[in-house]
Amino acid sequence: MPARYTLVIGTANWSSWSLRPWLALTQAGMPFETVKIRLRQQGETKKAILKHSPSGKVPALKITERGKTVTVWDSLAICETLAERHPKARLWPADAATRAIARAHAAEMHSGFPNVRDQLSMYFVERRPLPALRENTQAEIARILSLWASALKAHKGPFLFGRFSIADAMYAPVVSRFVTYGVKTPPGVSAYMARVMALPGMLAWGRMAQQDVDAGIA
Ligand SMILES: N[C@@H](CCC(=O)N[C@@H](CS)C(=O)NCC(=O)O)C(=O)O
Repeated sequence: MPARYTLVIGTANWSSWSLRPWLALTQAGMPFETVKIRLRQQGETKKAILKHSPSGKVPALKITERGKTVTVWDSLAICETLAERHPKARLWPADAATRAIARAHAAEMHSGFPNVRDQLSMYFVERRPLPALRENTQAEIARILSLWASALKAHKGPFLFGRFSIADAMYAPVVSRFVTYGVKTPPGVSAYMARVMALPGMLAWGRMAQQDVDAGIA
């Protein structure tokens, strides 16, 4: 009997961390159920998340097999766990040196870019004016664009490390943010961003985010 996966996510229009493992699962074609928790509800959100995830944050992945459930919290830990459990899905590049760099890209996103996260929050289905960017935010955007450009150049696309990988999943919400705020990007990078936005998983996430907006919960 295969394991059953349940991914606990937040409001799709806003929850950038939830999008990452959701996209990895979806692009790898792994069946899973989704539990969506409404974010930004004083007190209620935390209580609802804590029923599923010991960190009090989303995402969390519940893996149920042989009558036991293991809960993995944190976007990157979930992606790593999926890659380990499903080597055939090739969620990391096959070549060890390339894989090491792809991991560095993913980790840099996971632990960094606080100014981009602060000034350009994710509103997946919205288009907003670009705010006056702090110097630190501009420097982080430049770093992200240079990471993408160098990976695309080295591996000749279509994704950062050739085929879709966890590195693309980790940066997918940044792609969405740059689209939302109309951040100016060089042509090669813009083409990459268009490919990410056109992924079936991104289109499906967009439909969930639109439902949140239509329901008045985002
Ligand atoms: N490092 C965590 C960050 C998770 C995180 O901050 N999630 C936000 C939503 S995107 C959250 O759960 N916030 C709780 C709240 O709003 O109460 C990860 O990578 O999963």
